[in-house]
Amino acid sequence: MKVLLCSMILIQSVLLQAEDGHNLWLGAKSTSPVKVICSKKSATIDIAREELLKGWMGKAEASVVLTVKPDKSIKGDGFKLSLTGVQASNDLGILYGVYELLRRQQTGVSIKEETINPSYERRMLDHWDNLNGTIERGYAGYSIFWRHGIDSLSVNDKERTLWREYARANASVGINGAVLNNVNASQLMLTTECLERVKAIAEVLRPYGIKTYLSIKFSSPMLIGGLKTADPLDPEVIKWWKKKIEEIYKLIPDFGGFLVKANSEGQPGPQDYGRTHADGANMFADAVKPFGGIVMWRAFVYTASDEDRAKQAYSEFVPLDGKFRDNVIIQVKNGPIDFQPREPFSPLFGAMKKTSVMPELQITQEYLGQSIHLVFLASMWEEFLQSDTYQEGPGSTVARCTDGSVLPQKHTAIAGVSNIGHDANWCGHPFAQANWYAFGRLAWNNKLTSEQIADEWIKLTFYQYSSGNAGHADFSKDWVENFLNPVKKMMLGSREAAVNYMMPLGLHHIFSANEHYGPGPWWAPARVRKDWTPPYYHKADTLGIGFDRTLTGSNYVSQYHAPLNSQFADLETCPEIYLLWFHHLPWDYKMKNGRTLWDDICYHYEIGLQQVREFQKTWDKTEPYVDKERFTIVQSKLRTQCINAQVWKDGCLLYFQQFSMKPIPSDLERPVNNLKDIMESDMKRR
Ligand code: BDP
Repeated sequence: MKVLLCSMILIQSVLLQAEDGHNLWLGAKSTSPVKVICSKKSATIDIAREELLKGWMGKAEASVVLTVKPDKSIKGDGFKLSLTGVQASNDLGILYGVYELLRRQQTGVSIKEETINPSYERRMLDHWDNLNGTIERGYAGYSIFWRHGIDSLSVNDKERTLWREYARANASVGINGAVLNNVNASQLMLTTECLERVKAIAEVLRPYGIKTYLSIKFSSPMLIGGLKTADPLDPEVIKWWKKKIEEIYKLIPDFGGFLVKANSEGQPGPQDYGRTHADGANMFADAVKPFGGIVMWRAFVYTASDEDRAKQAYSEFVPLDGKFRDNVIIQVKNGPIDFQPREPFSPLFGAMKKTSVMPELQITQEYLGQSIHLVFLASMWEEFLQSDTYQEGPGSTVARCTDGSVLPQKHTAIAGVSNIGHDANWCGHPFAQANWYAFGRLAWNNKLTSEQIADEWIKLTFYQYSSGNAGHADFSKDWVENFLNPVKKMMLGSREAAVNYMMPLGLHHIFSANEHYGPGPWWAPARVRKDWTPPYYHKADTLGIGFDRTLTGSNYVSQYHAPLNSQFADLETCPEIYLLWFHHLPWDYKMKNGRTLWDDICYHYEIGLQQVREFQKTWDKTEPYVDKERFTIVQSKLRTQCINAQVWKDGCLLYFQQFSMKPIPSDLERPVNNLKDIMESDMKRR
C-alpha cells in the first residue's frame, strides 16, 4: 500500500508541469467550451470573451450573456453577476465581472446573483522605475517599461506582449491605474520622446482599463523648460505646465494625472519658493482639471528637524485641510515612518475632513526581506485597513475613512508600490506574486480578509486544473489537507514571523544602512542624518529601550483621536505590538505575560526564527504537489531566510544585550554568530 502511494505521488509530481511562474494566478486552462453572447463589440469586450473561452470551468456548452446596461445598483466599473452572465454599466465592468466569474469557478465558490462594486475609484500601481531601466527598491530585475534611458525609447513587439500580459494580470484583480516612473522622477520623463513611449504603453494598457499616470519632477520647468524658477505661482511656470499638460493629453487623451513627491528627501517643491504644498498641488490640479486628471500629492515629508519624524507629515498637512482642489488626493503611506514591518496607522488617516486622502502601500518588500523572504503582506494591510481611526466615532476604520464611507470624497484611490520587474516570474519570489494579487484584491474590496485572499491565490496559482464540467473546480481532500491548508497557514503567519525576527514589540527602522535588508541597530556613522540611523528609533541605553512618544516624550500620541491617544499613551492599554513605538521602558519592565521586557524581546526573536524553521518543514512536505522549479526556488529561498533570521536574532540580541546587561533566558537557543562578525560583515558590504 505504502509503495503504491509513493509511486502515485511520484507519478503526480512527474506530471506536474514545470512552471517558471510567468502565468501568475492566470494559469487555468478551460476544458469545456462555452458560448459567449454579447451584442456589443469593443476591444475590452473582446478580451472578456477571450478570457471566458480560455478559463471557463462551468458546464460545457453553457451560454454566458454579457450585457452593457446601466443599473442604479452598479457603481463605476462595478458589475452584477448572475447565473446567466454579467451585467455592467460599461465595458470595463463586464471585463471585471468576467474575471470574478472565472475566479469563482476556479476557486470553487458558487455563483449567485450579486452586485459587486469597487471600494476605490482608482486602484493604482506605482512603479518606482527609472528611465535607465533600474528600479528603486525593485528586487525582480529591470523595468518592464524603460530600458537604457532616453536613447532607447523605440518600442518593439516583445515589449508590447509583456505590457499586455502585465495589463491582463492587473485587470484580473481590478487594478486600473499605473504610474510608470519613479517618484524620484527624472525631468526627462516629460520630454516629447519619452511621452511618445508613454503613449505606446498607454495604447496597450487601455483595453484592459488601465490608465497611465506619471511622476513628475517639480523643477522641470527649469531643467527642461529653460525657466529661471519653478515657483508654482509664477505665471510663466503655470503657462509652461499648461502647455506640457496639453501635449500629454493630445498624445494620451485618457491620461490619469500626476504623482508628486515634493519637498521630500531632497526633491524640489513649492516650499523652495515659500509656497505651501497646497499651492503646489493646486497649480497642477487646475491644469489637469479640464481633462479630468487628478493629482496625487504625497505626504511623505520630513526634515532633519528636532520634531519626531513620525509627527511631521501630520504637522505639515493638517493645517492645509480644505485648501486643496477637489481633484487633489493626498497620498499617505500606511505608517507614519516608512513601510516598516509593523507601524501603527499614520494619524493623517482620519485627520482631515475636507481633503481627499488615499493610502499608499508598499508591495515591493523593501523592509520585509526583499525577494528573499516569504512574507505575505495581506495580513499587514488588513490590520492597517481595519484599524479604527475614530474620526467620526467608533467604526471609522482607515478603509472607511479613505473609500468615502465616513466622509464623502470627490475622488477615492489607493496605491501600491509595485514589486514587478523583468524576471520571468515578475516578482522575484514565487510567493511575492501573492502580494501583487492581494493588493489588487484589497483595492477592489477593502473588506476582504487576508485568509480569503491567500486561499484564492494558492488555488489559482498552484492547483493544476484538470477536469472542468463540474460547474467549478473541485479540490481533492488530499490537496486541501496536504497543500492548501498548510501553505495558507504558512502565508498567514509569515508577516508576524518577520516582525518577530526583525523588530518585535514596536521596534522599528533598525535596518542596516540604506539597503534596508539586514539588521543594523548599531548603524550610525557621524556623516549620516540622525533620523536615518537606527539608534534614533530604538533609543536603547542602560536604562531601557523604545521611543517615548507620549506627553513626556514627543507627544506624537496627541495626533490620534480619542480614545486612541490615551490608549496608546497608557501602558495598561497600549497594545504590546506597539509598546516600544510609544514608550521608552526599563529592561525589567513587567510584560502582561509576567516576563521582563528583556526576556520577552529575546523570546520574540527566538519565536520568529522558529517560525521560519517551521515554514521550511511545511514547504518540504509540499514537494509532491508543486512543480520542481517552483518547489526548489522556494525551498532555497527559505533556507536563506532562515540563515538571515538567525542573523537578525543574534545581531539584535547581542547588540541590545550590551545595554540590558542581562542574560538571554536559559531555555532559548544560544546565538550562533558573534556580534563582532555580524557587524564586520555588515560593514564589508558597504
Ligand atoms: C523610502 C525608500 C526610498 C523612496 C522613499 C519614498 O527608501 O527609496 O524614495 O521611501 O517613498 O521607503 O519616496
